[in-house]
Amino acid sequence: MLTPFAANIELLTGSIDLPEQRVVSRTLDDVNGIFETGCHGSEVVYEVFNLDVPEINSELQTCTTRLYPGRVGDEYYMTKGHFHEVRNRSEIYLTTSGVGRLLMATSSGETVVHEMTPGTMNYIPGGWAHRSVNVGSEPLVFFAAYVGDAGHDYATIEKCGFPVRVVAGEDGPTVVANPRYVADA
Ligand code: PAN
Ligand code: ZN
Repeated sequence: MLTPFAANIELLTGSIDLPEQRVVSRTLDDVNGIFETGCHGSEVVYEVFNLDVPEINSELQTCTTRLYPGRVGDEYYMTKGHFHEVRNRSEIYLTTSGVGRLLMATSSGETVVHEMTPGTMNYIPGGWAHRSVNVGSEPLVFFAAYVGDAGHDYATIEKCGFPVRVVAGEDGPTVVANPRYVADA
């Protein structure tokens, strides 16, 4: 049985005050291939601060994500995006700073895009791939909690892409179809 724990999360940055966190950092090199245009370099696009618990479905994994502002071509910085390896595992996000879009898609290509602003709680049901996009000029910061044994399947998104992209249009962030998307047959 786990011992109860508490953490203090800095809402503007996503920093967590516990030493036993696992930090994942993704650079432009790491995310090359997710944008229409290639991207290279050691600039950090986003960081995830994870408080790991046993990977079982009776526990909840929690983490914060700090997604920096920036663009590759006309696309905003975004996360790699994934399905949960155990497809029916759900997740909630709570945005604490910045402005973004949450792209969600099923394996057949049904797509839902929701806004992320401070205070927004996004519910991601099982079966929906998810990717966050920072459409603002400050870091997009959000807290996430998901079923302990969910796991992450990145390969399907790497192969199929997402049905939509978010690009900087004349009137601001615009959701457009991704012609290179293929449904996961
Ligand atoms: C989030 C994401 C995090 C980074 O914690 O893992 O925002 O995105 P990628 O995992 O797509 O690189 C989550 O959805 N966890 O399940
Ligand atoms: Zn997830």
